[in-house]
Amino acid sequence: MRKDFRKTFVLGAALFALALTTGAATPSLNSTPAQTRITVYKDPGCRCCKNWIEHLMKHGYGVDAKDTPAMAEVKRTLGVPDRLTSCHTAVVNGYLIEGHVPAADIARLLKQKPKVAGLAVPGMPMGSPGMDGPSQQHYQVLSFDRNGKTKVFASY
Ligand SMILES: [Cu+2]
Repeated sequence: MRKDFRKTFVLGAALFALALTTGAATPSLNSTPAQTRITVYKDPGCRCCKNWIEHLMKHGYGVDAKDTPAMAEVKRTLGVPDRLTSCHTAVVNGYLIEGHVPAADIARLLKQKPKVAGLAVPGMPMGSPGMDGPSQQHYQVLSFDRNGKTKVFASY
């Protein structure tokens, strides 16, 4: 009887430890097992950056938000071309995501895995995810390479 209890306890402890380690990778029970994590660098005072992060989370991404007042430096270090800059800069599976890029385009990027450095929505067009407002601007999602060469990835 005592021995059985011990066995159960040891097994329980092992399962608990396992739950802890897997829990770190899947923070929510609603998330898919292969949840994609995206690191987002943003200024702490940026509201539209927070709105974009909410948009990503709604689409199932796990977000690691990093606040920094030195966004220009982050963009330079990561290699975002000057003329493509926006507010936040994100990194997912080795790709750069600059600005208010829709989650659907990030999903397509990760699925198709093109040989590009990342995607950008330069500036902050109204109507892009996280820039919701009364007016809807037309905007393009551009893919770019390390030399800053761009291609239209999507148009809205
Ligand atoms: Cu913004």
